[in-house]
Amino acid sequence: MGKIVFITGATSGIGEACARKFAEGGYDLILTGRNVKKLVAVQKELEALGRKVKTLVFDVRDAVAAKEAVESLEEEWKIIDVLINNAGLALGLEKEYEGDLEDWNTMIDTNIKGLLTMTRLLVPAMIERNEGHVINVGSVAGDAAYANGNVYCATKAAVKAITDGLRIDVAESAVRVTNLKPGLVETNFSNIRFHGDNERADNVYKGITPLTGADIADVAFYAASAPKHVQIAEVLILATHQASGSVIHREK
Ligand code: 8X3
Repeated sequence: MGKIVFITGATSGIGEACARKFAEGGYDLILTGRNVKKLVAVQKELEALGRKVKTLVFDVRDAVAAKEAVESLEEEWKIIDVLINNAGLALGLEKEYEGDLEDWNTMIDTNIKGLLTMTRLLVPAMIERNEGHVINVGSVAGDAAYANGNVYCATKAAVKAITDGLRIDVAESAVRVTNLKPGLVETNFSNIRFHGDNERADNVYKGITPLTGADIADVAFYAASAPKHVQIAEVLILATHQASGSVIHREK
């Protein structure tokens, strides 16, 4: 068994890109997600690279299912070197007083509570082994709210606080904690945010070269590969013509 990375939301976007990057970097992988077909497709692709790949099908919002999935792992798969808390989403881009309560609950339950569930399930074994790395996928959206971002921005601000809190709480150990804060990354992020309105989603990336999932995976892999005494605490990764969550220069 090589080093093991556990990635939530590995069926698309940044999670899928991280799976590929860590597989190429020699890691064996535990990939989680809700879409069995997609999980199996990624698994097959990475097994073809000679990696061992385990898939766990569950929604991070379901703490009971998450616990059962983790407990179902054979002992050799329980020695997790890197946890990438990637599962997360934005839903809607409306004024706070017009937003959808269900969208808010889904974001809060996935981006905050799901991340906490996985952290609670997997970090104790890291502490016990005095080794491990938690990489949380935050966002530039967590640095400051942008127009109509309200609740999504709040969930990513929570990711920042939760990541900082964990880093403090594990400081006595050799466990490392990283918050990755991407800006505009072209994935299915905006299609999901706009509930399948692809035209609206495409407009998000118009007039600017956005980041790719692979760009973020490169940074995650760098953080995981840094010498043991180096803790990449936080990285803000923006497209070159993006300056903040709300300042984006677009070519006409
Ligand atoms: C994703 C980046 O700027 O679309 O978290 O909110 S942004």
